[in-house]
Amino acid sequence: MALLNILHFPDPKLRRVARPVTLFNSKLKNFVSDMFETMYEAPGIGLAATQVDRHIRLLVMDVSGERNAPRCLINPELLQADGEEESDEGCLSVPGFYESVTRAEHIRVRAMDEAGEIIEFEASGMEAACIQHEMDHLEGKLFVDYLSKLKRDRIRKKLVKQKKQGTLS
Ligand code: GNR
Ligand code: NI
Repeated sequence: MALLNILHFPDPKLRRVARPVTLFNSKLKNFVSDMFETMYEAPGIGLAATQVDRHIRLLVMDVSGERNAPRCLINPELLQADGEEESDEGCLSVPGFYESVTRAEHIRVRAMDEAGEIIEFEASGMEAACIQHEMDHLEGKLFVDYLSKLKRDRIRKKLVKQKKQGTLS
């Protein structure tokens, strides 16, 4: 088990498009364990492989208050997306900033689990927002991309300054 280093906006590595997972072996399972450990320690409700500089289509999440409902989605696809819902989002790669983002309210998802088995399920509310946020990471997209350029640039400048001063969490 190991804690993985999380990249911060505006690191260009966060813009890479992740490639599908093809090999379901013990090395992948170990990586998934490290992803969960990193997400719970952060703490966050989700984490995409992109955020730890692994550019494969894999994300972990746990939207339960009790932190006892781990879920790993590999090669996830949205089969359906309906409605709109606005909610405040944060991101472990954009620490300290929370802004309102509009996402699909209900989604139907197809993905694989750690064993390579296909899973299909529906999600709404916070869970749906989290899945869409993580799937964006796999495309090199961040929640700040939905904000105005003015807001995004302010966030970028503050994070660059904090990194320089060594005061970034
Ligand atoms: O911990 C997180 N909280 C969160 C809140 C609202 C919408 C999305 C998220 S995901 C975020 C963790 C993270 O950065 N995942 O990529
Ligand atoms: Ni994020």
